[in-house]
Amino acid sequence: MNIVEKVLKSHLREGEYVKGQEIGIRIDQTLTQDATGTMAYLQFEALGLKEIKTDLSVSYVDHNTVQVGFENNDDHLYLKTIAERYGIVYSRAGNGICHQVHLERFGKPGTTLLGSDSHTPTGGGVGQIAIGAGGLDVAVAMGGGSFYLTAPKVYKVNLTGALKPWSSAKDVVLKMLSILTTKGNVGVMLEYGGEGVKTLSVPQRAVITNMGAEMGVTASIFPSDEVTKAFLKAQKREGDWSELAADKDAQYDRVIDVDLSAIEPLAAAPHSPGNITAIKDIEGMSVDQVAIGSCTNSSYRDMMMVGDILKDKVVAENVSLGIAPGSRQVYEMIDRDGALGSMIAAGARIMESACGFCIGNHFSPKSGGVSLRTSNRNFEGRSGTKDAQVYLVSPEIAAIAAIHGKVTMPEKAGVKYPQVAEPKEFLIDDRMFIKPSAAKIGKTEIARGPNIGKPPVNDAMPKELNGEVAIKVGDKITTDHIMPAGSRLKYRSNVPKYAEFVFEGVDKTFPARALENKDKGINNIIVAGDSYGQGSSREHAAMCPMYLGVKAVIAKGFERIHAANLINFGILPLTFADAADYDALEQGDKLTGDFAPAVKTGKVTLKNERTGKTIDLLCSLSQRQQDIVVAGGLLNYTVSK
Ligand code: MIC
Ligand code: SF4
Repeated sequence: MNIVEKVLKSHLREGEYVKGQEIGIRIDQTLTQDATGTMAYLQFEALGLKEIKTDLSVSYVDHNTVQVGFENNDDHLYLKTIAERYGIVYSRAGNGICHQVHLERFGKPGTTLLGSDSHTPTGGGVGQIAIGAGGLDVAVAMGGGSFYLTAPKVYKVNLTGALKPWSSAKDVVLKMLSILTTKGNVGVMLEYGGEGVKTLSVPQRAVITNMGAEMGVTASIFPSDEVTKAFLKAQKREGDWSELAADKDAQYDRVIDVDLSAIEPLAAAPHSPGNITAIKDIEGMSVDQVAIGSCTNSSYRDMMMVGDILKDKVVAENVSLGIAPGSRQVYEMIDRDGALGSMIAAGARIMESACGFCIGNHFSPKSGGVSLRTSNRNFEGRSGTKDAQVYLVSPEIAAIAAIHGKVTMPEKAGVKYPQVAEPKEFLIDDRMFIKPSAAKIGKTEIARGPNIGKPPVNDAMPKELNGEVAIKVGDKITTDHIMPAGSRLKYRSNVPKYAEFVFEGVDKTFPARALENKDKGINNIIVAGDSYGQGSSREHAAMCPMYLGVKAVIAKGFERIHAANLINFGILPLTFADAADYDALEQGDKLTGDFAPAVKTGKVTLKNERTGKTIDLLCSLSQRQQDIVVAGGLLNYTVSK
């Protein structure tokens, strides 16, 4: 067996492990963050259980920490009391970014982790099958329910050689993105192997598994070996280690060879993480802003590299440099070891250990500005500035550009390659976690400020379905397009309000039009191109359209997490039998012919009233998914069970 099979088969609960078929697995650990967490826990409450049934569930506060207005703080208090009441570990604001902290303190080889955040696969760096999902799926898993996925195809990434100075883990994953691109990898897991693996530390491995999310793969995993053992030992968690390796004769669906020694510094150019270019090809480009941090590149190693490069230098006059260390552990250690002082002295703007700039919460670039970032997504407008040009690069390249004011090849930068060793002992201080206490489980009063709404309730699917194309969008529409984050994030617990911003950057008139249709009893349909719903796991990208009366999305293709979220909220994901039919549809088209039976039959033909032509649509759902859609979503379905 390969590693993926070993972990999945040891957690198999339902279904037969046949590639492409739906299986249900047991989830050992869950994580949530505050932006998806409030809704996840409101849904968990609606399940009516006494306490969680996982080995470990952690609730992190790291996304909405800007706290302009009362909303975020109300959410945090709600999350804290929920954690006490149901036996969940609460990671307070200030403790760091969920994926970095989870890797440090909880990730355990050979286990399964489900998180309400698309970068949960970071845990693959320590040998977990770690999967991102919508909050409702996580709520069900916390309640002991299985998580469903298709038994994946497994691609082996065979690493050979070792990275040269100035090439980093970020460049490895950007290389992978140049090979696999950001679409077409639904139902795939990546397993890293080969001689090159042992040259990469756990935090470097985690950079690589983190950005598997950008390829759309379900998870990425590294073996658990001596390097993993040393990392866990340095985190005083040696007892959590176990070996995880592929059998000699393990089979794979595809093998991708990557020679680490041939990897050059790379960047993802605007506006997609799959738009890969070599640093040497953008050399000399003037830079307005540099942002270092995010769950991808904010480890001790990354921050020490940056501190070393900035030592005794000053940030170029044309640049504003922001740095956000990934966790309190990292923060304290770079303070102790001097890097923080070098950053401050260089004029860096030291930020909170949180998602911050990555999600467009603050630090937006100037109009049309060039921003070099070490994060994982550069979708148009995500930074908070629609016409900003965001490039994703390694921390080394980012720091060098910050002092030179332009993209500079490291060899010409006048800096020595920093030698940063992995610590033999990390600084362990778990006091910012509030651990469950038996005295409080089942007792703590839940704090519900005015920002805490209720999960929207959907009706069972109507017996007959037809509708109107309320909007037509193109290829690679991300969840950031559908449901913007940034300054709108504070409405995450208030669905009617948040729904006012659906497709804000694409067509501001959509919510009003959709609501008008809904009031007239007309079902709304979204028509989309390829890879609809790329990016985050935010279920609001399904929940808010549901609130606006969207009953179906017809697309050329869907991304995994978003397709699951649509089903979870009773919205039908339909695909074109012939992709060319996409061109024949326009906003306002009325599609007649009842498409409700498609749920069961897998296909339906609709008539476009405007053109008189018919289009064939496909709908491939498992029996369980059919039942969920018919029930009007996963919450109704689970409660009824
Ligand atoms: C993101 O990076 O887009 C987020 C914000 O972390 C999301 C979750 C969310 O929208 O709350 C994700 O990646 O799932
Ligand atoms: Fe936070 Fe950015 Fe990571 Fe999402 S990608 S979890 S916003 S740091």
